[in-house]
Amino acid sequence: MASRMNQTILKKAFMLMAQAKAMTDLYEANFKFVSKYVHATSRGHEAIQIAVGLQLRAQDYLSAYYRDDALLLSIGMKPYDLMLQLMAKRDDPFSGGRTYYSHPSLKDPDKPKIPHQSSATGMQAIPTTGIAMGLQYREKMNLPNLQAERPVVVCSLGDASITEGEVSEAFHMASLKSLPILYLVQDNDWDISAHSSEIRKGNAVDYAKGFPGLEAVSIDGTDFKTCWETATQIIQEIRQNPRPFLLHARVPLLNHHTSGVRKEWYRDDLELQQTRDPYPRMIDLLKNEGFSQSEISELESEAADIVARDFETARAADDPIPSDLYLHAFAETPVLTEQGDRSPAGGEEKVMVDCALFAIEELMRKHPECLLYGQDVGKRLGGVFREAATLAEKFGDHRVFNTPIQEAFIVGSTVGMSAAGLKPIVEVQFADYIWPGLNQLFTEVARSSYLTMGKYPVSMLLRVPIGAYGSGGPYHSSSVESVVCNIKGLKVVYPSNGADLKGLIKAAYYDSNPVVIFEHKGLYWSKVPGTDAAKVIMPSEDYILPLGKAALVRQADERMVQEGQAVCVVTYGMGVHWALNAAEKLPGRVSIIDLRTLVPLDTELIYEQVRKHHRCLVVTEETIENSFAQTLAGRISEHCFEYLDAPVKAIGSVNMPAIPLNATLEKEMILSAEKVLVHLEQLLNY
Ligand SMILES: Cc1ncc(C[n+]2csc(CCOP(=O)(O)OP(=O)(O)O)c2C)c(N)n1
Repeated sequence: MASRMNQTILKKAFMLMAQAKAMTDLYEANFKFVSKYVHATSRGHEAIQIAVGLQLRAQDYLSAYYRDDALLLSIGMKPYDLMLQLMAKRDDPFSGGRTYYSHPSLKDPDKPKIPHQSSATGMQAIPTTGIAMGLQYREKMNLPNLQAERPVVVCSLGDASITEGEVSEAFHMASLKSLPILYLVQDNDWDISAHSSEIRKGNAVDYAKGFPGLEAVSIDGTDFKTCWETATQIIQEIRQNPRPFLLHARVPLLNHHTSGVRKEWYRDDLELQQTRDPYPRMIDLLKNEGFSQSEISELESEAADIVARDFETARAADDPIPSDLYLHAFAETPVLTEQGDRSPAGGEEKVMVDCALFAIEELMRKHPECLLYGQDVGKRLGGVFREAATLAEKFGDHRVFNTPIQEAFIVGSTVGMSAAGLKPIVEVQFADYIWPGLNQLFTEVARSSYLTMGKYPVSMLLRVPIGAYGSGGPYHSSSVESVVCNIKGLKVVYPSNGADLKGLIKAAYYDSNPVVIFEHKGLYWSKVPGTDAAKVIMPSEDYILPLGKAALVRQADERMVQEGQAVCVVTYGMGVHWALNAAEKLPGRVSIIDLRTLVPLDTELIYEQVRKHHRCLVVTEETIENSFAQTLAGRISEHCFEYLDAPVKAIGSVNMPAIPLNATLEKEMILSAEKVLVHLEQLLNY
């Protein structure tokens, strides 16, 4: 005889399924009103979603995608909660009306935790795999794992998303590191209008075969009993013997792709898919398990009542007010003042790269939550610039490790690591290779705080060696800061000497927000002639330099300033050294501001100095057109207009697509102290 199902579970599951179905029906009935904002519903996918959702506990983590409204109900969200997001209301518990229906984020103590969910299909795979990596790290480090029972991580995905490159980076890391994660792939055979027969060779189980150790199971996702039993077994297995699984659930898509893309426009399988509706199957199951028709009808009408009542209550709820726009772009930072000894008596002079190394070593010694990963940072090499040398020996391979060449994973996994309570420091090897990680930086990292209403700021530090010197050529020299500064939600640091680098790494670590730190390769060892100023007495361990504070690193003579004979250079990174060298040739006539942090920008110091000097040159290593520097020059002109005796000029590299390898061509393209001097003289003579 077939085993009986737990009656309480069955009743609960049916109630949730009936609610999810009633929600779809109600949304359709009120289409004009609810389609003000786009939504999609789970119709057809409910059985597998509810079976998985009911397994999850408060210590677990979940990534749910836009079709997962039944999954959200099954972890304890009410129809009312979801409808607040449907209508983009102020009390939407996920995002305060900022993001679409069924784009959850949750930190309730009694429910599974959900970090920020974007709309970019498949992009949740990396952050969620990062959570699993974080939980594994916590266990290895004996950091409290919150509950007695081991947490699991569930990452829900649509079938069409899994052939995306970033998903394979996630699967690969889960397989490589045996991470405690379940990838739930809901396969309805449709992308939007592209059918599986056009866009893939095999299904998710076939795909998973490329990732040894990722155990894959395929089931009929419309049969609640099968779904329940399989989900129970896999989730228990992950808790007891942590490793990755993929559960492929075959389901029909019964509602529209989204409210904006209607099924009748392009679907030719509607009748066929209707025969696989999980809802009547669930009713059959209930009857087989002894429920009477009247009990079932009673549950259905109770569900419909709840949904109808919640809809009206949600409708009457408040909309956000304009001032809500400004909340939670960044979490508050605890580091506001410069502290500690910047230049300790008897301290040793160190090159810039070593100042960074010491900063990280000090952080790792103090904080077990701190770990470092990236390409080649592990034991054998300690980074291609030796910027992580000896750290793996000192702290172990579990805290300092090599990753595969997966920039998207390196960057995006920090979202999950941070959600798991850790403080990851990661690296891309060269700024030229930040591009594969840029999607995660923009889509997941930078928006997390804002779109979760501050629940999940991503506390991470991304180190990026940058800049041209000595024929690095087109793929080891590029400057990329303008693109990164343009991603709102990130802080961006670009120091010019070892003391600033050390103090800023410390501040970035304690900041709850994502920080990108550009470290100029030409300054690392002060090998480039004229960059000795980057080499300094190393600050003490307690030295910390807040983000957003520029420094006046050279001051013109007061008399020259008063007579209008001086100019203020605003620059950062290598530009500081060019300006310092150029200034030697114009004694007393040049002040230099080293920005140190590009976002947030110290506009107070900049405007104050430019107003005093009446002339300003902005210097960058980047190609100048459409650059951060050019924008800054515009801002300075706007804010200091009445004080200016000459136009604010921004100078940088020649506008070519790449920095050539040949030394003569490189020199022609990039600025130098000599070129800066020419511009300074022109400005002074204006
Ligand atoms: C990276 C990205 N590209 C394109 C889209 C537009 N888009 C939204 S849903 C969708 C289809 C996704 O299909 P699938 O993952 O199978 O999920 P389903 O909607 O079928 O449940 C596409 C292409 C997107 N959201 N993200």
